[in-house]
Amino acid sequence: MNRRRTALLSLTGLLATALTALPTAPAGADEVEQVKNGTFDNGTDSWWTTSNLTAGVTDGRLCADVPGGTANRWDATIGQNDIALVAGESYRFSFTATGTPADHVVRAVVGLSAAPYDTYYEVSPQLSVSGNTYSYTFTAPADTAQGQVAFQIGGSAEPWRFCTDDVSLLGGVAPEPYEPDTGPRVRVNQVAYLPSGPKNATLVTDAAEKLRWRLENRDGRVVAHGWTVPRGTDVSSGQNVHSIDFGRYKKRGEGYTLVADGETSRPFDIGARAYETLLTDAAKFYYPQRSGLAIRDDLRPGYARPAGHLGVAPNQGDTDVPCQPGVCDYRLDVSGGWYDAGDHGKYVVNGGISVWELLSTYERALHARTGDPSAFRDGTLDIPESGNKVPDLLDEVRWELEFLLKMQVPQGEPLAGMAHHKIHDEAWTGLPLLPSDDPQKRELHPPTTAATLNLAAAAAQAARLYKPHDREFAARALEAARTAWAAALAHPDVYADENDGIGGGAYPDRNVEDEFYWAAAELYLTTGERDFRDFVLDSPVHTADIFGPLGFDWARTAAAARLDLATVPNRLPGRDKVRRSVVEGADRYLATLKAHPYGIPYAPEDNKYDWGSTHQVLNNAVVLATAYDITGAAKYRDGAVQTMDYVLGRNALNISYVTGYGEAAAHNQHSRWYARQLDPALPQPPDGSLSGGPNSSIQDPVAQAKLQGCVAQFCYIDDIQSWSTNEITINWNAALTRVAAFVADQG
Ligand code: 9MR
Repeated sequence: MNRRRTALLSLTGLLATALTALPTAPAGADEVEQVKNGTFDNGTDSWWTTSNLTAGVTDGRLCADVPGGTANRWDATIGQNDIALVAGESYRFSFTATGTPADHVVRAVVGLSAAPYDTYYEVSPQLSVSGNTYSYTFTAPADTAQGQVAFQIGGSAEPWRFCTDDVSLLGGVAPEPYEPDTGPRVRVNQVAYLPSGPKNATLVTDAAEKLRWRLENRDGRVVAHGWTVPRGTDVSSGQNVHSIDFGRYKKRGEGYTLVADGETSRPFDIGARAYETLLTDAAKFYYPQRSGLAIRDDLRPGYARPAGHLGVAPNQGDTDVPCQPGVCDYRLDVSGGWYDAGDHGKYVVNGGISVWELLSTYERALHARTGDPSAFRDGTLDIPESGNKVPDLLDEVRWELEFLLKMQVPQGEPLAGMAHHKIHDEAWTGLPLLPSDDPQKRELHPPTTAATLNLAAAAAQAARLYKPHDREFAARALEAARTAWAAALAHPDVYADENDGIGGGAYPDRNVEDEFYWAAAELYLTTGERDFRDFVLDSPVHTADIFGPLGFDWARTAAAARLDLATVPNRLPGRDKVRRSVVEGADRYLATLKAHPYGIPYAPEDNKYDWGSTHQVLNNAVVLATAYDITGAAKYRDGAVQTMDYVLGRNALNISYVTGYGEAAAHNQHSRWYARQLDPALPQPPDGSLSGGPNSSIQDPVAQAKLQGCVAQFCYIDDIQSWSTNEITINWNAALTRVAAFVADQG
């Protein structure tokens, strides 16, 4: 875009309010506020708007109704002129803003209000309904007395409402350039390679020609050596890289390093034990995510906390929760379950897929050639139920299942048998905040078809897996699944509102064909009944190519059905084809992995890493692992095993995305109670917590401030406020649990 076309001066003739000089106190010794009336305590004084905006101060904020149908962002603008800027001086530009409905963009600019109308700094955050604080630092390139701060909010086809407050341009602040510390240029799995498994590394280098590498043991003795393979520019990082294959070395040991191009990698082991621990830790993630239960210090030293949301003040409790106004006139006890992530919300959609992936981890152990159900036996997870003779993983998952069942609309009410989409706070809360300290009102959100089918699928799967341990519960689960299935058939297109994102995530999904397929498949696998079988066979999803680059996720659930139909014993006609489709999907992921210099089965379209990319990488590895279970072909096993290298450090940032695993690991994930970065009295996330990882869309203000222009793998920051790149969730840890279990079985 031509800079001049963003000119602002022409707009100043449309000033709605005259400029008034108001004294503003400096914020710190050398820090001087340049914006007048940025808090709007004096109405709209000092601010102007284009005449097409209806703007005014509402609840202490400046709000504007933006008309639809303008072409350019600057066609609707709010601004302040006559701001003095000093060349070479660093400024912090900050403001809060909301947009209704969500996802509209504000182009916030600091520039010249006179010819040549230069833009000195600009950002374009996507706004949410609940709002955020945005804060950026930049250095002014020139002296001027005619600077300007402006919010350009035009260019939308639809009308929307913009509000802002606390607009500040603070001079004299220290500049804060962000350079991630990526450590040595030899990138390895910082935890462990399996003795008989693949062993690969990536070297970041300017060299075009092959280089020597050597593997050193703990004593510094060279135990293997060879040549790197130049791979050119890696798209996912923009780096020139070589790959290193040291798979011929198989001797167990600790503290190995790989040396190449004058750089020594972080240390790693060759051995299998780490994966048994990782599996346990990944599955232990869930107990301290439990809602409605005090977390015991004897079971999780350092992680004890009071029960959340049982109605003990200041909590309002999940034991007697009303609907959002106008949604229903009953109240439900929806206590229990797991908190979804770093927030205190509980969502049936994400709960369902998480339950599936954990139960499937257990179910695989029952059926796969390398499966080992004893890995999940009673006593493995240190939970309150340990000692009850039921496999601990089943006990843990039941905590969530009981919650899912409570979310079902009672008989006699409208939409009976469907499931409420979610329950969470009425408004977003800040960090840190223990679950037991959350004072917000809790509300049930409308039932949806997607939630109903998640419940049907998860409960149907549960019915077959819990039967040997608790017949009564298995029967209750199957009954609930059948009821939900019937309700979904009766209401096949009730969708979550994508703008329902205040106080909790929206989890919207307008394509539920895959959820129907998944629920029918689980009901068929559990009951063998003809109706469910026919639904599966008639579903267009059954024969569709469902193994895309982003893999499966909470919104794309077809793979859950396909993988289970392929591996859980059943008599589905054409089952060979089902199994073949999984192997074909795996072939594609394997080709992606082989072409990738960092060795991952993940190459999203346009190089756009998705929210929660680490778990998408892992879910693609699940397809590879399943292809191994089906065929016994080592290449699929090796592909799945190798994927773990990326998650544990063989990546552009040289970081392990799993807390407690590897010398440099994520540990500041976004969470209201594992908030050590904000309050040293609180713990960091427990060992075995997976971070969401690189997300090209960087939706949060911290990522937007630090990572503008990032290339895929670099769109990540281990900061607690970076909720779009660095959160923890129940579905992501389920993927980690599943792949860790597979890798542990290969040891
Ligand atoms: O994981 C979800 C991601 O796929 C979506 O794009 C995003 C926006 O809807 O929401 C993510 O889920 C968040 C949820 O809405 C609220 N709890 C935290 C989840 C992880 O960030």
